[in-house]
Amino acid sequence: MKLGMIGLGRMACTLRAPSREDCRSRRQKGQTHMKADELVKTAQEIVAGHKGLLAMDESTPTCNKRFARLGIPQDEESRRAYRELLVTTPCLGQFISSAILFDETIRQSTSDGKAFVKVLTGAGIIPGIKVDIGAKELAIHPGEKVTEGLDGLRERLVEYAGLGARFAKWRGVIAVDDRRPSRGCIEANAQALARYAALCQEGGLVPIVEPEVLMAGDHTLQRCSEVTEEVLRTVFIHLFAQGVIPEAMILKPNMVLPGTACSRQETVEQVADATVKCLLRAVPAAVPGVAFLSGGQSGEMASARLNAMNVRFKSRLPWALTFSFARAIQQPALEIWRGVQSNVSAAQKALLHRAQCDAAARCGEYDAALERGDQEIAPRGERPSQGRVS
Ligand code: 5MM
Repeated sequence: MKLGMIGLGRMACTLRAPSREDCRSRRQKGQTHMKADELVKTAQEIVAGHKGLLAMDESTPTCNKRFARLGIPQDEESRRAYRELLVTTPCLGQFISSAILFDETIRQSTSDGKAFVKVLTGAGIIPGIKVDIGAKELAIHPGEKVTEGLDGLRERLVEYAGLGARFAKWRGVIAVDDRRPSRGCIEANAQALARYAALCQEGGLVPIVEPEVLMAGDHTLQRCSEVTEEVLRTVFIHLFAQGVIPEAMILKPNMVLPGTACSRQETVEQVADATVKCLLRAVPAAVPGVAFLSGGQSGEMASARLNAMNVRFKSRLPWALTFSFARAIQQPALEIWRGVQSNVSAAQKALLHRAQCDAAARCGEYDAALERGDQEIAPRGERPSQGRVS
């Protein structure tokens, strides 16, 4: 579909001379088309080339939990200092197109007073914002959750856009066991994701739609595949019902994986095949990009699985397959930093290394030599590595 054509299907067709009302309505529709064009461009920019997303949108409780494990003080200044470390990592923009921030973080600045949003845009990284307010117990569905945050979202989006965000993110969480997920849980989360996405597009922000089927449990890869397909199909039905433009959004799904407690753990290639098969069945070709969450996988495993998908299928896929990792990209950096200023430079190197590995993986060019760090960081604009995983 041509960019300028988006939304034209909804335009009224009339043979009579246009009334003032018609003119006003056409002007408004013209603005909608302009906005749609910009949204489509932003969505394409987010998943362009060899880059991916840095998810650094941990809520305060999640960030504090991760800090507590490493003995890092759980206060605002420590969270700010850690996020400063991330956004000021030299050369990060070579591998990272966009960064997802949290409400606290989008308002913060470096110790010398430069707003994080400015630091990111200066590095060629698009700032975005997590706008859900978390997954809460779903009524009458023990063990299941629905993500909240729709109340007042239209107004919050205006504020975030004013702070420099160009896209947003909302995560729905789906737990798997013998009886779960229920249809009620899938429907509730899919509808919330679609209403959020529509509000984002109306407000000029690209929605990242994140339905996460959790890895926790002893379910098989086959079960994860069935649940993920049902969840994605339901999400896209609701997105369509709410009028969300598929060309102007990004999908952030889980990979199709066996539960962490499942006795059978499939190979990297089997995971790649199952994930791509599931996506091909459920994700419209009009969506420009699929950016995976890591969900608790190690950095190496997440890179290897993303790489295998691109090695085996890249030339045959309608959408870009990239990354939007939090733990799988940040964890080594956080463990090196541990709240100590003199560790910042080493931690930044670790972050850049994972970003480079993930950028290579999205091209199908991640390999053991790159993982070991045998290769130099390529100058800006060049491919991150040339070797292929055999
Ligand atoms: C699944 O979580 C998202 C991706 O992170 P991983 O790659 O570690 O799985 C992530 O963007 C998540 O939404 C944020 O970390 C925020 O999580 P909370 O639970 O704090 O809202």
